[in-house]
Amino acid sequence: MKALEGIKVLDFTHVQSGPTCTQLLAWFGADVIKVERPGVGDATRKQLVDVPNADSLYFTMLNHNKRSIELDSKNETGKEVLTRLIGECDVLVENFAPGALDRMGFSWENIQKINPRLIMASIKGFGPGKYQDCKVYENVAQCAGGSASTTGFLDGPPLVTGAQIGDSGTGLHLCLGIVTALFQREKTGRGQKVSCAMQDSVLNLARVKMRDQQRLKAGPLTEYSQYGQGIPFGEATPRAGNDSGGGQPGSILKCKGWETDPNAYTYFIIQAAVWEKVCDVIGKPEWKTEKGYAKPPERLDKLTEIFATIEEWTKTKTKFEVMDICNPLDIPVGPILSMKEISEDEGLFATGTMVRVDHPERGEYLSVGCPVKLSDSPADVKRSPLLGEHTTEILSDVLGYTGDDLARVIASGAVGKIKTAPAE
Ligand code: CAO
Repeated sequence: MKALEGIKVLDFTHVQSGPTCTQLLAWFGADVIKVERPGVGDATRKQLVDVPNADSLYFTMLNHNKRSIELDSKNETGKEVLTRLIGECDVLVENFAPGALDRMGFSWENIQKINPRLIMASIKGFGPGKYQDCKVYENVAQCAGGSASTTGFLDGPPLVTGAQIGDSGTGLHLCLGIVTALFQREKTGRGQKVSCAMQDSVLNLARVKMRDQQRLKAGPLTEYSQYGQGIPFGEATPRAGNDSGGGQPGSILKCKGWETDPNAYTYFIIQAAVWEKVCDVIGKPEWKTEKGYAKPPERLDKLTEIFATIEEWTKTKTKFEVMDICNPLDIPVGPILSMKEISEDEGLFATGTMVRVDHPERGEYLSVGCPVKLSDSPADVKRSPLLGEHTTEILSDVLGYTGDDLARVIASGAVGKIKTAPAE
């Protein structure tokens, strides 16, 4: 038995943010029914295509364990089917542009009338206010949520980050909202609306930078390396390069091979509790007692010099040797791993964090599995559905359409061309 077994999710999501959320629900055991426009489907099916005539990795890696039904929600019969799906499902998840669901005739008020137990979960770029009608993609959210202004080097432009904190980050937040609403429904019997704005989710993830914004009133941020470099602070939280965001100073340092390998680097944290061990490892035992180095506050204006000295040592070791030497001493370090190295890490495949999936159109591909491990509800990753692969079974098994009624729906054109399941 899976944790969310018996929960039906009407998945009206597309691109990345919404599908991230519904994929998690599917991995937790929900029956996720992805509604897609006939003949077109989720736009990502045909974005960044690497294998001609096959669903893209963009799509397959975000839509595991789901079923797909083609349905034109603007067609009258399509609306009838959608209404029945809303009646049958426990959760509806959508991330259309603002107002799109209302224009289809499925406002929250109407949905509540159809199924008062339904939890309707929505992702929009912005919450209520002056930008509420904007269409938003990942990097817009990273910029509006305060991540870009605080990422990058002090003397460079704002930077977006490769981690999709706007899309996947918001999907994670929404998923938490949905399971919380399901939990509350156990007591109240009522559904509710769950809303997540991408700007809000990014801001939540950039919380420590809002902490620093307020600390600026009390003086310079002494753990930022610009403090030691004598560069004055402005009015807003600055970009901090690779400085640590917490109370333990850290930085990215070159390792052996850095001249040719773009990822021969390590993150190195000079945690106060292990300062003496750091001094011994890098061959600076005198710093253990020397005034100006012995105590954490004394070191803050010398972080650039201290990290440059540590780097002279890390440059003589590979990033993995640094890890092997520092880990037993509790010195926190992290090798900068490339996606290639991660994709070849059998340890991650053993835990299910990385998976190999077979697909009828594209053969075997790699994917990231479920990052949340439930001991009583393991996630088995199954391939993403082909467009409309489950249309007939959803119409008949979930909604009870049979015989002439089923034929009528199919003939209406609302559910696309009926397909036979591919040979696996
Ligand atoms: N049948 C019929 N029509 C359908 C349909 C279906 N099954 N599924 C979608 N449509 C229609 C919608 O109703 C909408 O029509 P109207 O404009 O007439 O109302 C139309 O398709 C386009 O939907 P959209 O505006 O959501 O899609 P888009 O490609 O223009 O915009 C996006 C994409 C992501 C910018 C927008 O959906 C959005 O801002 N979503 C909220 C924020 C979000 O999730 N962004 C992250 C995306 S991941 O990077």
